[in-house]
Amino acid sequence: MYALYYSPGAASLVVHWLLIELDQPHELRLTDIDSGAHKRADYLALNPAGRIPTLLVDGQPLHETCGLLLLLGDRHPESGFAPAPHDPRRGAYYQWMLYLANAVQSPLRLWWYPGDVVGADPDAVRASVRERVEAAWQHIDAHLAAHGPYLLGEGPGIADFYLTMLMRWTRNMPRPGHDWPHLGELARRMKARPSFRTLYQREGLSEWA
Ligand SMILES: N[C@@H](CCC(=O)N[C@@H](CS)C(=O)NCC(=O)O)C(=O)O
Repeated sequence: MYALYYSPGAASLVVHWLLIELDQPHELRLTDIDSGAHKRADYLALNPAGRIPTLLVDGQPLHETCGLLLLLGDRHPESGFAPAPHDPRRGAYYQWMLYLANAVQSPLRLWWYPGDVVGADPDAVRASVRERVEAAWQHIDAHLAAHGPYLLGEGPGIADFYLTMLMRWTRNMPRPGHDWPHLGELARRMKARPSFRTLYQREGLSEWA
């Protein structure tokens, strides 16, 4: 049994989306960032960094979005969303998951929290984020052009759900991820999944529908 501590549109979104896709029973526990719920003592006891998401897996609190996605892929192999350990695509799967975490999610955090770089000029931090993330989009788009339409080729997988959430986050940046042609096509396909509509309804989202 799973319980997800989430805030609408935050990094919890992709974990929530995957739980819907996997058709796994789960409880949603709203932990609204805007109201500071993620800094309350009860939540800090589960996630000392006070970050969203936390996933309770059979009662054990776990965090780090990329790790949660990898775990869900392993726990539910019947979905076909994660190549098995000896599948030749396993290496590329790990590669893209870690690339998305390090080259996209990590810098993107600084777009909203430039103050994490103590003493730096927020505009300079954001300019650097923009440069790094656009370079990543360029890299991924070239890969999709050659090997798409999804990150591992023919069918959608966990890395594509993750990539779609990260593109969503850039929707109001000067050049959003979906502006790259192959990324845009991947986003269109992923957003057409019925689970995406369910996710939006459950999180009360409307932007980038
Ligand atoms: N490395 C963490 C980062 C999580 C993260 O930065 N979450 C954001 C929401 S998208 C958050 O908790 N923001 C509130 C805060 O840092 O105060 C992960 O991948 O789960």
